Amino acid sequence: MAKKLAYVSELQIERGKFKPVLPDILKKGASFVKPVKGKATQSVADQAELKEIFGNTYGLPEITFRKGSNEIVTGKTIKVGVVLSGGQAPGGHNVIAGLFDGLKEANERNVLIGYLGGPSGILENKYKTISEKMLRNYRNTGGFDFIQSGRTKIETPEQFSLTKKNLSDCKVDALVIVGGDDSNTNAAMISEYMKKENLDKCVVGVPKTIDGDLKNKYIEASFGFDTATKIYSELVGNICRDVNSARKYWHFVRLMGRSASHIALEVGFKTQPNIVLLGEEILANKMTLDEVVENLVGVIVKRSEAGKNFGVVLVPEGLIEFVDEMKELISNLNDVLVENADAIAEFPSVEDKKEFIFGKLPEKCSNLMRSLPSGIASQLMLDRDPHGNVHVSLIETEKLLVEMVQKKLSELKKLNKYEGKFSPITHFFGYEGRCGIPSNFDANYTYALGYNAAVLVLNRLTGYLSSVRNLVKPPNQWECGGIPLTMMMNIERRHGKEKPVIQKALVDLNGKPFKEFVKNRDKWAIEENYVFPGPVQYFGPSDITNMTTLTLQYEHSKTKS
Ligand code: FBP
Repeated sequence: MAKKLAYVSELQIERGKFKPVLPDILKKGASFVKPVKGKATQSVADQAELKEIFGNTYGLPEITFRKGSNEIVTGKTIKVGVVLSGGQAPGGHNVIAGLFDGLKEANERNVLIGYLGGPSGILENKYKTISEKMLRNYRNTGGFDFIQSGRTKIETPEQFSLTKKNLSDCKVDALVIVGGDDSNTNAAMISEYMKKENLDKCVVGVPKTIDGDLKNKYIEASFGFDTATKIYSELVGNICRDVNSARKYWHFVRLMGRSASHIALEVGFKTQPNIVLLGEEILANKMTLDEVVENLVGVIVKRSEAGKNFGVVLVPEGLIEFVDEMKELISNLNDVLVENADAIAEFPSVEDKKEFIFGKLPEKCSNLMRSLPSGIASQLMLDRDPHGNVHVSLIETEKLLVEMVQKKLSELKKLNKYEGKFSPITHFFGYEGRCGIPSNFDANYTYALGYNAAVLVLNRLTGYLSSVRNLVKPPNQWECGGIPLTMMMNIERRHGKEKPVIQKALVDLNGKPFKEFVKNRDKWAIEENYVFPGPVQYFGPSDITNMTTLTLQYEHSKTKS
């Protein structure tokens, strides 16, 4: 008889048995952890403005957890709300599991509720009360489907007051917001609002994003980056092997990562393709799109002269926003779209909208828009997300580059400067990596971040980001505490206005990972140094299963940068 199809996969059942390793400091629970306050902190820039906006929460001290008895956390029962915000990242369910276990360990009567569908769940008061039975099948799984996610931003006075009302009505003492830079900016705003209103409700953030751009000295990595880059590396490695076998195609692979190129760099390290474009370098060198294409063509021609009409190029999703003239165009477009939103909505066809928008742009930008392939121009005009970001995941930069490369190569052909054959294939790897089963690193890290967030809220610490560091060491040696959210902030232009936001961490061109890349890239361009990392490994030798990202390893290496 055919085996009955199980709802849960065999791998998921096995992964359900995985017990995340907690840092030693958290192992006995919150009542054995003493928060130690460090010095008052400062924001990364725009100190005076931010001090004024965050009158109650600016300059908080760093918090480090040390061993010591702390009975206060067990005395009172608390109710905590958790919300998953923004794009999915592997390990979100383990943040909830760690938070749940941390709260229950302190006091069995503590309650955790999960707001449904992201921050809108708070505004609509939609939540579920989490029990061990409900959570059981979600431990060590990918995705955010246990309580779902969303990108609603809580920003208007009405939304803040509704948040206050809903939290108060439900007697929620603390909110844990699991999100990226934008969502944690929102956490900082809510924390400040609660303080201003004299409400004892603490708000704590957890650093999430596959993009890897929410990091600094104290937040060494955002969760999900490890697993997502392992998944993309498997796929890119397979393409490298295919290319090396058939030797007839050029593959242009766009990789997710809205702004920063951390994902492209990490996948580059793991697979060693022929070309890895990095937005940050293009920005620093003030390169135009034409110059980017010239460089690509240079390598394609060189390889062709060596009889190699094949190769692999990695394109970071956010590249377009780093190219000099495109940056200017997008910034002008953002303003035109905000200032003329109603008028634009009135036009029936995309073509009419385009003509109207072109007319409002400075001449230089309007000419550039007209010179772009029509599809790309339309993609650039799409609505911004609630945080004012361009939907770069919907802009097919890899196709734009291919089109421009083709044009240049045919010009060279006419001049008898190129005799090769260019057969391009394009890919976009983005959503494929965001909900994978978390690697051991991410499963441990997210569980620790959640447990650590429980310790922060049990100590009534508000306005902090859960911080677990020393990540290149085994999990039991990880260090824990909290980093003030305002410490990471500066003022940036969003939706046509100056706003306080957490500064994104871009690839540091003076950092060790970038320098390591520069040492190797010329060799990768001409030779076939491809590496085939294969799938994420959950069982087997610990060198493979517990491997951290190469980015982290280079960042922590002892060599001078
Ligand atoms: P977060 O910053 O919220 O983690 O999301 C990052 C990301 O995955 C980007 O890499 C990508 O550009 C974007 O989300 C896609 O957004 P959406 O899920 O709304 O399509």
